[in-house]
Amino acid sequence: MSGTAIHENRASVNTILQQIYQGVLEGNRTAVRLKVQEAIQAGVPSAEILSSMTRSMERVGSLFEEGEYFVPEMLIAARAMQQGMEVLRPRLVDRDAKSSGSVIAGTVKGDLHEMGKNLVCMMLECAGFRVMDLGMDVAPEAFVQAVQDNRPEIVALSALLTTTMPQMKVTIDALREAGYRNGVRIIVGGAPLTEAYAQEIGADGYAKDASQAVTLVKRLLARA
Ligand code: B1M
Repeated sequence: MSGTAIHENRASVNTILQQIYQGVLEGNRTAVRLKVQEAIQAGVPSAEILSSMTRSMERVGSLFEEGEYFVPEMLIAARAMQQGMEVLRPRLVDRDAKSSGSVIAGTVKGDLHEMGKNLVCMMLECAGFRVMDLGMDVAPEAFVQAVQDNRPEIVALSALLTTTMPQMKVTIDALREAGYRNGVRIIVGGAPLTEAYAQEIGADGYAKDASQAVTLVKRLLARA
């Protein structure tokens, strides 16, 4: 490809990525779906596509803080990103990959934020883990029940609100009280969390983002 062609190609890729960013920002599900498909066809790496969607969600958060956006706008933006992630999913998940272990994941009780957790589930599946996604607003008893029924190696807890972070400790304690704590590795993540908090509540590890969650799970299982 000539220098000019490469330049033009990059310019058109940037336009598509900008349209994805804008589509999420405006909560335009159809546009996001179409543009993600277009990006895939143009050979744009999945990481770049994901990054335009997550950057857009960060902007949504800022607009919310500034009083420009309200809860409904945040919700429709999240739904638009979900559409994009669904289009991307088959590209990320290798269905033939040998299972490297099983994970039960969920967003803790009282918390309705699911995109980060969905991303973590998707990346773990992509890395060959069997993932059972319990969804959002998951009560500690539901985690206990799922662990009892499925005996996973890993439990992955997500929280996006400072007010729901304590539910992680409640969930860990519930697993301990039910006698399952020693049989699983518990990882935690979500924007307000820190490594120090993870240690304080007795988790086995903290991951800043979905790709670090995969690295962390692999490390914990290698040590098991
Ligand atoms: Co809410 N919300 N929201 N919201 N929301 C935030 C989180 C907020 C930061 C916005 C802001 O003020 N800037 C703020 C929280 C403040 C705080 O507590 N520190 C906030 C608030 C205040 C609220 C409400 C209280 C608003 C209200 O009602 N007044 C309310 C609470 C409802 C509830 O949960 N009970 C609320 C509601 C909602 C919606 C339901 C409307 C919607 C969620 C819809 C859905 O998920 N289906 C929503 C949204 C969309 C957001 C923002 C804009 C975007 C979140 C998101 O999806 N990001 C968010 C602002 C922001 O994040 N900047 C905001 C994209 C996603 C890919 O990133 O989830 O951070 P994230 O995941 C990252 C990492 O955190 C990490 O990996 C991912 C990247 O790879 N990660 C893990 C996450 N989980 C992990 C688990 C791991 C490892 C890594 O291992 C297990």
